[in-house]
Amino acid sequence: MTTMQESPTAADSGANASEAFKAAASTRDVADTPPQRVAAIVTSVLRGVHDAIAEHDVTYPEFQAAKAWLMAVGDGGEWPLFMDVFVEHAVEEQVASSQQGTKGTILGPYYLPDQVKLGSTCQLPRRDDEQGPPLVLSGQVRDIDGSPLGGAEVDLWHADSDGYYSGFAPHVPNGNLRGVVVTDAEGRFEINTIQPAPYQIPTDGPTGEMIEAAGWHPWRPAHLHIQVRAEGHRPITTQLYFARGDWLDSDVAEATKPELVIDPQDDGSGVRRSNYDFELQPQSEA
Ligand code: MBD
Ligand code: FE
Repeated sequence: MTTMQESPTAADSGANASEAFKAAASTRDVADTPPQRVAAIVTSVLRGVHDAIAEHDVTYPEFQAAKAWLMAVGDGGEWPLFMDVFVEHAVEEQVASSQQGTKGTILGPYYLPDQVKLGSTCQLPRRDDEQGPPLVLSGQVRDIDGSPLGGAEVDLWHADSDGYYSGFAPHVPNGNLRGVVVTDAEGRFEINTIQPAPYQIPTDGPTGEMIEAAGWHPWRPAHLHIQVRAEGHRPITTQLYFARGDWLDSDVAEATKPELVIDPQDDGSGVRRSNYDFELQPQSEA
């Protein structure tokens, strides 16, 4: 290393995302898919591949390049990144069709469980010199019938003002800009943090190479990741985006929704404030 500060690379973040995924057993709960269904799904996926080969008259060099690329995605630990950027939104759309309440969107590869628990009015853990515009997100967690949900958990994680996530970039301290906020008796919360920057898929890894080779851009708009959980209720996994932000209309992960755009207003002291309420569906109605 010739630089003083370790700069994050695709290999750093990819390996970490693979480890985090393997550690999160719950995201891989045995799917219990019967053989007929496995065969049907795999047949459809392979048919899509075969159709693409025929449609585009794919050559042997292209086929071998595809194999090398697939191996590089695995070696670089980028399967969680690739799957969540290019595939998860389609799964989320299917699952969302049965969920009432606040709109959900994709989880993404950078969730980490068991972060510090914080009171209803709090500041997310941050560095002393954390950059970025001060942001306050307040709101209320309610049942879809309108009753407040006290003691609900608002699990929040987001990138820093350079677009890096703690736990996935070596120069950011563990737990930075992550926390589980517990709502007060009226279901309310008020969280102090900073506004994150847009996220760029690492350009030095295979996912970034593919994007570049296709002539696409590697950006997600700035966003806050939020999972809201309350006893007896179906949890909601979502993200909030910022009005007029870069890439809002061309998210590489196709995970924006108009209902999830906030427009924080400066309160006169340089702090941007926004209110967002979450409504959860009772588990029994799932
Ligand atoms: C992200 O920050 C993210 O939210 C998703 C879904 C994919 C890659 C990076
Ligand atoms: Fe993200």
